[in-house]
Amino acid sequence: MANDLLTRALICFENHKAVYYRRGEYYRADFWDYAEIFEIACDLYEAADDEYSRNRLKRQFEEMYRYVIDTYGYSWEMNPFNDDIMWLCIAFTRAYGFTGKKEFLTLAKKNFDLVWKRAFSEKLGGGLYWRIENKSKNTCVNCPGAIAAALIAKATGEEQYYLRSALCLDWAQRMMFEKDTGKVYDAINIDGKINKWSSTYNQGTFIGASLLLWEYTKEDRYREDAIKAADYLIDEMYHGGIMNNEENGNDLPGFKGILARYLRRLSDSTGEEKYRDWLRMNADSAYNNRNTLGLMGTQLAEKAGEGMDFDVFTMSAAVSVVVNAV
Ligand code: 7K2
Repeated sequence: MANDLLTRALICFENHKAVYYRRGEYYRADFWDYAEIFEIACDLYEAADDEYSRNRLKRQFEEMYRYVIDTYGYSWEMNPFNDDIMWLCIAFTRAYGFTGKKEFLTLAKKNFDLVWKRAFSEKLGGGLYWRIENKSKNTCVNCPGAIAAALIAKATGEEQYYLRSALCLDWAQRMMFEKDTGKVYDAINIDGKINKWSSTYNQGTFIGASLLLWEYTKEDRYREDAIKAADYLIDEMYHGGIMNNEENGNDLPGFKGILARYLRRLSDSTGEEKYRDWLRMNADSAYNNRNTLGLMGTQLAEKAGEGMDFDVFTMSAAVSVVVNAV
């Protein structure tokens, strides 16, 4: 069973790669699309149990490192989105864990530090600003920030990164989290107005950040929050059904790929099968709806269209769902 799921994951990842990937580049992936597709390669590395697949992925990580350096350089401060930088820091810290390549970790740490310096403040309850204009504080930078910091702390042994991780997550928990329901809000504006919209990626990174801090502190409240956020997503946002939305917009179509990663982690660390079962149901649906190129769309209950004019990020979300359902 697990073997079949792994084979299916390897196939889906390769199908996506065959269409979009050439020597470190994912065709037309912008900065954060790229980071999140990079993370799917990391997820597959964790799922794969054979040396061949793992070595192949290690070579891909090296190619991606070179591509990032050639395209964006060593320092990413020209990117005004603090969240973008956090996503790529996460990807490189994870890839460091698989390859032992010191330069991956150095790159992640350097760029994490520059975001921290320019984006952290006491205003609006603490936490990081979303962009360089300092107009709002968003879940999409603080939860990835908490994840990046916890991973860097683990990789370097430098305690201060756990402190930063906790600062970001505690902000999200205080300002963006509805404790009774498990709903995670999107952002707070500089004028104090809160955008209460909930989304797959914000629920997902809140779960992920909570799990990492739970693993470190063993404080039950983190684990409880993660479960609350996951239950809200499955029961309230999807009523236990298939994720069949997020087809519109530049960023939305890739969101559920981020969620999938952290539901898998939740299932692994709590032993609760419910989350993986739900992911598997979604993965089955996506897989059964692939097109003739083997690509899957972001609406997991709809047949994927034919043709190659689909956006690389859109077509990556279901790959993550399939990979993380292994
Ligand atoms: O407003 C933020 C966020 O709070 C909200 O959840 C999403 C909804 O939109 C933006 S975040 C999306 C950005 C991510 N970084 C790269 C940018 O190009 C992109 O706008 O979609």
